[in-house]
Amino acid sequence: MNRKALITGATSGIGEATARIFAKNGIDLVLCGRRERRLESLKAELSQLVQVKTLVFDVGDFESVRKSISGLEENWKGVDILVNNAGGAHGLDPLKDGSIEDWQKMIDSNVSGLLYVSKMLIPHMIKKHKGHIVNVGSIAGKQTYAKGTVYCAAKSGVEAISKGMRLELVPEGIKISNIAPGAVETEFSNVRFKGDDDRAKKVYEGYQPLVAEDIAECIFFCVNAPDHVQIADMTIFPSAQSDATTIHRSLA
Ligand code: 8X3
Repeated sequence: MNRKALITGATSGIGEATARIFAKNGIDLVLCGRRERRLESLKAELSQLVQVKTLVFDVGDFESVRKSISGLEENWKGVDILVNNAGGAHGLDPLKDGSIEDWQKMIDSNVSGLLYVSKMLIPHMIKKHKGHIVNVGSIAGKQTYAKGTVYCAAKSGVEAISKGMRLELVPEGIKISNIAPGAVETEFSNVRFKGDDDRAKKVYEGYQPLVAEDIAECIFFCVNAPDHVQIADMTIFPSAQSDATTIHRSLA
């Protein structure tokens, strides 16, 4: 029988790339996201390879998370793998200028959303005494940078939750992997800069950034490791990156 994975934020970027690599490797999928059309088109494509379900919800809204996940058939609730990928950055501003709405969105999606979805699935993993939770954090969770304080706080929160989950859930037979990417060219900067494509493009100029598939390969490596191997933490940079804010760009 195929393993089953639930992936949040599956409509684009790392979530979508992870769905594809899982499907290619025979892992059945519950694809979750807010954009129904994108979920349905990914479902149509990946259903050729594996069984696929879709759930439309906003991770930051507990009632909607609760209703959607508890509506799954019992065997689908018992997923083997949870990839907590939904999240992102909104704005790049000093604290004195930051928008409360941006802060709320970052905390809701990266921290509360991860907790809400996990809360719904952990009891099923405990029942089976088996499971793997992959939390997509960031280098921003390890290194705080100016203007990114709230995003960094949210991703530090992801890292703290990964550590807490490991303490509480390893005895229950559950593995926890924290994935910390550096610069990955996805919708990330476009969302951070509220649709300003030129500003978003500049983040990735003068070097070869990572692409979503690079991180998806790492996630697949984690979930494909033998039972006795738990990849606790993985930090992935483009070759041109040294830390969160140092990237070696060639002059054009
Ligand atoms: C994305 C990486 O360095 O822009 O999480 O915060 S960074």
